[in-house]
Amino acid sequence: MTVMEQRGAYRPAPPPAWQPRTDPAPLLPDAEPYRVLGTEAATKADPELLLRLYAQLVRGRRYNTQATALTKQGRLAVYPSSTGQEACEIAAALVLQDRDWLFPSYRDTLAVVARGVDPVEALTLLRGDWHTGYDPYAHRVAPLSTPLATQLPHAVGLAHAARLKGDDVVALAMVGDGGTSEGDFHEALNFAAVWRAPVVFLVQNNGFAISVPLAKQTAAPSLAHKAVGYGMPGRLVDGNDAAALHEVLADVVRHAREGGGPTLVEAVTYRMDAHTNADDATRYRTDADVAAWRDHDPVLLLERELTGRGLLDEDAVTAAREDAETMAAELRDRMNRDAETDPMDLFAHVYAEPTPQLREQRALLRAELAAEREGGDR
Ligand SMILES: Cc1ncc(C[n+]2csc(CCOP(=O)(O)OP(=O)(O)O)c2C)c(N)n1
Ligand SMILES: [Mg+2]
Repeated sequence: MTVMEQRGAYRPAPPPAWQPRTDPAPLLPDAEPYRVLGTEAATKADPELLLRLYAQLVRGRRYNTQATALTKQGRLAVYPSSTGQEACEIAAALVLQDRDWLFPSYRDTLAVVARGVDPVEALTLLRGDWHTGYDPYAHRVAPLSTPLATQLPHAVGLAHAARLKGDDVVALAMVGDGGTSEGDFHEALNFAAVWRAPVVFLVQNNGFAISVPLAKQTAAPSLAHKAVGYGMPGRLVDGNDAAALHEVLADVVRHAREGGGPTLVEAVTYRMDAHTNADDATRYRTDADVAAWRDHDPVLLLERELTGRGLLDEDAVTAAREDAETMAAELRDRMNRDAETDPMDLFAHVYAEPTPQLREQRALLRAELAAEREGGDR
């Protein structure tokens, strides 16, 4: 018998008892980003919550402009502004309980401040003064993570450990569209889904990873679709709609808390400013690209909704802006004071047992500082 004849005779049976391990249909994201503001759903939203979100958005916007100004005055080394993304930042902080944990990336200072961290301490790392600057345990906020996506496995580990210990804790981890291409993103999502860990992954898709547009980042239908491959639900939300974000994030946090496992939320937003003060965005995008998003500004969307419903008048807008101005003035004043740093701290917390080289360098620096002090006395 020839090989072809053998093949013809071979009638393989299907794999024994194959079936999908979970039904993928309920995991799929909506076809369009979920919206509340300007829709029928907005009439059902709690006015008090909308006003609270508005006040925080106005403060957040002002914090961004103030921090950016501080980089120009040489008071802050670098600032990755979240202008245009304030709704994601504020909603992420407001949906968490005190006992929960937030795992931010470098872009998420606003979420950190909205969670209660001191506004100046939140900038310590970006000022280059010290490591994290705030006590992560005080408000249950992990350090701002500069290496992309490394905060994600940390969040999963913490959430999984909390569940093993019987602690009622949810971890919310924030990451950018570019961060979804990292191995840590894959590993975190896979572990979270297999363990059904109480984690929420909030992907802020702001269109760019520095100069790399989303089209060059991924061929996935959406970033929310990535969730399905790991066996967790993906939700797609308008990332400039504070009410929609609050509703969806509160829902998936509740789901995680009740033992339902992790969710990936993709918030579709836009980075209005350059990547940081060290980036020139005109090299890779036009003013027209940015202008298209101005009418979909998160502060404007909420302001329109509240004004339209008679929940916000001119006096209330002025009051919110004045409050933000006071916060900015205080931030400016405090950031204009020189930080008290000890150069010897360079060697602290590097190794439990310093290496001989570090000991030698430490001795050299100590001697140099002592000589400088003596010189100064003369
Ligand atoms: C592991 C790692 N690789 C590269 C970088 C350099 N880097 C800093 S920000 C950035 C772009 C990230 O884009 P995205 O995740 O979309 O976040 P966004 O800045 O837009 O908020 C890159 C590549 C880094 N910080 N960490
Ligand atoms: Mg991005």
